[in-house]
Amino acid sequence: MDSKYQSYIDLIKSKLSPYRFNHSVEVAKSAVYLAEKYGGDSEKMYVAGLLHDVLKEADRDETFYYVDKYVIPLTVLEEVTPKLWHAIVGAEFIRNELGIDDDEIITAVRYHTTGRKNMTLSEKILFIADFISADRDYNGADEMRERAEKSLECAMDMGLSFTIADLVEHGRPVHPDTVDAYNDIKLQE
Ligand code: DGI
Ligand code: FE
Ligand code: FE
Repeated sequence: MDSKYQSYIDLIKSKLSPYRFNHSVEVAKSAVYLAEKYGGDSEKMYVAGLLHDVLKEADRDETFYYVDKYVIPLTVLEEVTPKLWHAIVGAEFIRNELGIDDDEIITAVRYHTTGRKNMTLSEKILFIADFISADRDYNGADEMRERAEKSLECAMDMGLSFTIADLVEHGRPVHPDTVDAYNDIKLQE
């Protein structure tokens, strides 16, 4: 798979620090693993994993160059939360700059940071792959990996709870899509 997507690997190598380049490659591997385990499309999940953070290190100027170029609507909360930009703008970047027209890949990248209501299989796979990749060593990473073996929902529950608790603890705004994703999981239990 690597050689076919060498141009994506070269691109993320040029746009990201070595640390985040490695993270992206590891997320791609975890996304393939989860796709094989849960019946997703491994090749699409590999591409989504490689590219999910392609704009993570873009500065405000580069980010808003694409926001303007592709007329990407941002809510006030999104505008004032730089951590959310790379997912929203990254999805339009891969669609328009890389010519990726596959919605499974595009929405997985678009919602990899917040989640959303009624997440698709590929959205859940990328969301969780981002938490369990080999480079992750936060407190709870191993529990997340164990949960990902049980079910995607079990891992989503921990990931979303962890994210929301951390945001609240630091007094940061919680995106409505994150709340929707969390409530979805809770109402399914
Ligand atoms: O890009 P990564 O670091 O690999 O991971 P990510 O895309 O999941 O980004 C994680 C960051 O995004 C973390 O600092 C928390 C922040 N984040 C996630 N959901 C929300 C959020 N920030 C706000 N303000 N609101 C959210 O709902
Ligand atoms: Fe990200
Ligand atoms: Fe990531």
